[in-house]
This record gives sequence, structure tokens and C-alpha cells, in this order.
Amino acid sequence: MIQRFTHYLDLERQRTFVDECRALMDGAVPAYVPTVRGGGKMHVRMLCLGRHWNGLTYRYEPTRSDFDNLPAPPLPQSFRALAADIARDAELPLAADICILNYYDADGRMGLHQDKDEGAESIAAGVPVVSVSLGDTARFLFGGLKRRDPIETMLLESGDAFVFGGPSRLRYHGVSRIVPHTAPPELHLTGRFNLTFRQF
Ligand SMILES: O=C(O)CCC(=O)C(=O)O
Repeated sequence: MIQRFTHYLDLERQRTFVDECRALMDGAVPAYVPTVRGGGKMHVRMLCLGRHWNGLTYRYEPTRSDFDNLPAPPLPQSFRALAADIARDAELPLAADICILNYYDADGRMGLHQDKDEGAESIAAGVPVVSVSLGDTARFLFGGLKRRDPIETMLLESGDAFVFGGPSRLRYHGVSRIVPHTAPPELHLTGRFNLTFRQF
């Protein structure tokens, strides 16, 4: 079950969410560049809301024990509501309690991976991941359930939503590159925010 909604958010709503993302990224619990298990650094700035995803253990936790021990900020009501609206439009159940907010600059990218660190029940039930893109266009890779499966490439533009759940919940995905200077000028944003909503 995959659903893509192009331009799900109009420009005014994109602006509102971009402002919220900016405030959160530079807020009391700021975004950071995670170091992952092998010791490498990710190519995004990340802020986890609701629960913190620890890049060293690949587990969720209440505080950022891999970085500064600060508590994960709560998931704002407006974010929760956006995720619920998109999931409902995709006719999939989701009561999001986590959002991973990533910022990609012109060199930002994310390797192919599965989102499989949420609770076993949520994964087994195929509760979807809902993704929302804001700002510069991303070249998004969407593969299969095995790393070597064929990969489809799509361009996710500002305001687009993408949902994968049910049997597609564990499909590999990633971002190979950002297309600079493609954000709507009204957003005054260089780079890209991506929000992925999940239910633990
Ligand atoms: O930025 C994106 O579109 C994908 C983000 C992602 O794969 C993730 O947060 O797990």
C-alpha cells in the first residue's frame, strides 16, 4: 500500500510548516547531525519529536543518550493532525506519536534503509510511515523488501506527501540527492525539510 499525493499542502500551509520546522530545528532542543553505528556521520540534520531515535543503537528512547541527553521535544498537535489527515486520505490507520524531522542542505542525502525500529506490533500491522516534503526537490529512491530489489526513483517536491504501509511498510528507501534552488521562492528556504511520521 503506497500512496503519493503531489502538492498535498498548498503554499500557505507549506509556509506554516516550514516556519514550525525552522523554530523546532533551532529551538531549545536543536537538531544535530547523528553519528551512526559504524562511526560515520549522517548527511542530514535531524530532530526527533515524540521519541528520540538513537543512531548508535537504532532504538527509540525518551532522551538523546547518543548526543546531549536532552529530552525529545513533544510532537506538536499540528504535526499529529497533518499525519492523521494524510493517513486518512490514504485509507490507512495511523496515530502518529513520532516524527523524524530531517533537514537536507544541497549535499544532503540518506542511504537506502528500512524503517524498522518502531514497535514490533506497529510493524507487523503495517501501520504506515507518512512522509511530507518541504523545500527543495529530492530524488527519492523506493526499493523492495530486499536491499538488492529494483529501485524506483521519484522526485518528491515541496508539499508532496508519500505513504507506505501494509505489505510495503518495510520497503527500502532513501534520498540520493537534493535538487538545489527548486524550493518555491515564497518559502525562503534553501534546502529541504522532510518529516516522517510513525506510530511506535
Ligand atoms: O527524506 C526523505 O524523503 C526520506 C527520509 C527517511 O527515509 C527517513 O527519515 O527514514
